[in-house]
Amino acid sequence: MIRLFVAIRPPAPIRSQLLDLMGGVRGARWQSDDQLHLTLRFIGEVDRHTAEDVHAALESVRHPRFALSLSGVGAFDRRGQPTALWAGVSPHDPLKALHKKVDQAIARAGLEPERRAYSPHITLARMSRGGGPVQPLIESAGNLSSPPFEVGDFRLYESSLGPEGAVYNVVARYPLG
Ligand code: 3AM
Repeated sequence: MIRLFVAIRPPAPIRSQLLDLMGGVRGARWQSDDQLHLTLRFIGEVDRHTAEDVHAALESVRHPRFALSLSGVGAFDRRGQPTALWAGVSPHDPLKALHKKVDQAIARAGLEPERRAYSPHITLARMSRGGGPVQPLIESAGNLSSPPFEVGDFRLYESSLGPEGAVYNVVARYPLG
């Protein structure tokens, strides 16, 4: 079985802007440069045969290139505790449209369609229980922005657990435009 997800890889200058934000939050496990991505669709554990069907379906996705910018920083919470810190992106419309095509392609490969609402974000850190506070970072970086960057492809990633956390390897790239 392999654990898969579909994501956009931000370009190096954007990743370096994100890496510069990292630090100074107790209990934050910051993402490494290699780990930075914008998830389009989490797939989960599938067998090799299904993974090939997913790949074939993703190859048939047609979508124009589009531009994104970084936009703000926020946190996901569970029961009042921060679980992750993330950077936002804008605009959401082209991402939502691409997410929908990716989701439909994955459904054609026989997987269940996504039930959760799609909420575009780039995870910066996962939070240990009892970590934080996160508010100072959110306030200082809350107006994060960047020049627009072009999204020219999206990628199928395999996620595996390494000694230092999740390791993400690109399985395939799908050009846009
Ligand atoms: O884009 P991020 O880093 O927020 O949290 C996991 C990560 O999201 C998410 O998929 C991305 C690549 O691992 N993920 C992991 N398990 C998940 C699940 N069961 C999940 N997303 C939805 N459902």
